[in-house]
Amino acid sequence: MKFSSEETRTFHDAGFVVKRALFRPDEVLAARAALERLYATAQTLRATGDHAGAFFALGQSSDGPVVVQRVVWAGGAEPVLLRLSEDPRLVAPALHLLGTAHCEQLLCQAHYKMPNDGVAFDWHQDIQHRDKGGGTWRDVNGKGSFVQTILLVDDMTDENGPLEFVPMDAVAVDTARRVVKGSVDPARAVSVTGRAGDVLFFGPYAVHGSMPNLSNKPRRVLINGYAAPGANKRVYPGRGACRVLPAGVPMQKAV
Ligand SMILES: O=C(O)CCC(=O)C(=O)O
Repeated sequence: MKFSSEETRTFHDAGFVVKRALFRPDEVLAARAALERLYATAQTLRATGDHAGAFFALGQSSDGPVVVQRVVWAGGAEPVLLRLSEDPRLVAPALHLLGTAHCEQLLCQAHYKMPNDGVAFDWHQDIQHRDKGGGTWRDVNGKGSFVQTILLVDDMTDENGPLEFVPMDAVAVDTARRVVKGSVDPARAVSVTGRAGDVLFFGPYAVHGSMPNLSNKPRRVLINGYAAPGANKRVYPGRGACRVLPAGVPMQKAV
């Protein structure tokens, strides 16, 4: 699965590309079942922290179910998700966009937005999460060195808190391509809706966020993040995090 030259340009200029129906319904079903098991596990936990190879970030809930903000390195607890995240349909385009033969997988993260649970993500660029200063990140390919993919595990609709992107020409950025605080005009945001099985690809400078789920159906996604070798110097939580892909191919033998 390759990106066309137009998709590659869109990824680097506009910041995101959507590939429709990249995963089959049976594959989505397996991912959804894994996310449901993780959600059930979260309901048994008392606090944010490591559990069974993953890291559960939990929110406050006065009476209802535990609010699951995210499960970091979800594949550490659900190997089916790790297998999915090494699928060539994700990894081959990521390598193509990175321009490298290998990558370091930093993220395998489950996001939950259950009906009216209030989970939302303010406008941000993922570079804020990758580069924590002090030499933790180096843009080794000069194009961001990071590709994030979001697999829709449920249909994403206008009502259930879809991802929204702000075109790069609608924000002010500094010389390091970091968005200038307060410069986002939400009126220019574009919502990405789609069917379960669609995959969004975006770069570390894409400005995005999402509102709470106001519908009566869950909106769950699986996020995988791939970095160019040598870009990342941080340790990420989760059993097996920061593995090198493609799996089983020694770095020096890669073509
Ligand atoms: O799940 C969402 O809506 C937000 C995802 C996001 O902001 C991210 O992956 O950086």
